[in-house]
Amino acid sequence: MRCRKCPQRAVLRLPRHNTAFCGPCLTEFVNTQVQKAIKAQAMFSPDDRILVAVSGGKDSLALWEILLKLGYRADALYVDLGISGYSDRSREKVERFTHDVAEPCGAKLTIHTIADDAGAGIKELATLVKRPTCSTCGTIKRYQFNRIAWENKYDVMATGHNLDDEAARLLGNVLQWQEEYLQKQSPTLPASVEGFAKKVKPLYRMTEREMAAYAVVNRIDYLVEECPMAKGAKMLVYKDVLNRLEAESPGTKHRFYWGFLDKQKKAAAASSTLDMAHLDQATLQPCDTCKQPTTAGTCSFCRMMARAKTPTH
Ligand code: Q46
Ligand code: ZN
Repeated sequence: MRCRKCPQRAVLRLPRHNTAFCGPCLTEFVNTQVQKAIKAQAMFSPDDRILVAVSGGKDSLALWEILLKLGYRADALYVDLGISGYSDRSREKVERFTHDVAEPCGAKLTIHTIADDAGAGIKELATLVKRPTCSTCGTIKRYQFNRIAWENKYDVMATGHNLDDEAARLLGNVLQWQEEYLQKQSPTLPASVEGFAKKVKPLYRMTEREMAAYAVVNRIDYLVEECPMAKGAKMLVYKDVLNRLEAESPGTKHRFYWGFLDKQKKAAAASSTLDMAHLDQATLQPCDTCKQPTTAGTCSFCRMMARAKTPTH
C-alpha cells in the first residue's frame, strides 16, 4: 500500500477519507486537521495561554506535543488519582514527556494530587461518599481542571477527547435523551460566567486509530494500558458499537457527530437563548462554599468533600 501523497509506503489506511498516508504525510494531515479545528471552532489564538489536561495516554500527550510544535503557549495539568500502580505509571510517562519534549519548548507541568486535599485516593474516596468511582473521578477532575485553569489565568483549557470519544458520548446522550447534556456537548465551551474557564477539544476531528498511529510515528512514549476503573464502562460499549458500524460503513462516526454539530449550530443561530453562554448565565450561580459556578446552592464537589469529612460515613 502506497501513500496517496508521496511515493513512500503507507503506514495507515483511512477508509473514511478513502486515502492512506506514510508517517510524515500522516503527521502533516493530523497537524492540518488540528489547525482546522482550532480555527473552525474559534478555540484560541497564538497569544492565548493554554492549559492541556494530560493523563499519560496517547491523545492528551499527542495534543500537548502538537500544540507546542505548532507554536502555541501550552502548559499542562496532570491529576494524580492515587490508583495504585496505574497512577504511578501514568505519572511517570507524563513527567518523562515533560522533561524530554515540553520543557525544552519552555512549557511546564502542574501536578494536582487528589489525596493531598481529599485525604484519600479516588477509589477510597468513592467508597467513602458512596458513589461510583468514575462519577466521583469525573466530578473531581472537572472541578480541579476548571479551578486551576481559572486561578492561574489560563485563557483556555484543552482536553484530548477525539472523534471516537465525542461520538460515543453523543450516542449515550441520545440513547438516554439527556437534553441538557446534548445542549452542552461541543468542541468549544465558552467562559460563559465568572469562574468558568473556556474549554476546547482540538482533536474532535481525529479518530482514536489516527491518534494512535500519530503517537507511534512521532515516538510519543505514552501509557497503553487503560485506567483499571474503565472496565465495564458504558462508553466502551458505545465505542464498540460505533466501531462495528464504522467497519460496515466508513465515515459513520464522522457523519453522526458532525451532523449533530451542524444541527446544534443551526438551532443556536435560530434562537439567541439556545447558545451556550445564555444557557449557563440562566442556570449558574456561585457555590456557597467555594464560589465556583454551580446549578445548585453548593456545588457537587463541595458536597462530596463535606460528605467525605463527615465521621458517620
Ligand atoms: S480515569 Fe477516572 Fe476515567 Fe479511571 S476512574 Fe473512571 S473516570 S476510568 S476517564
Ligand atoms: Zn463548591
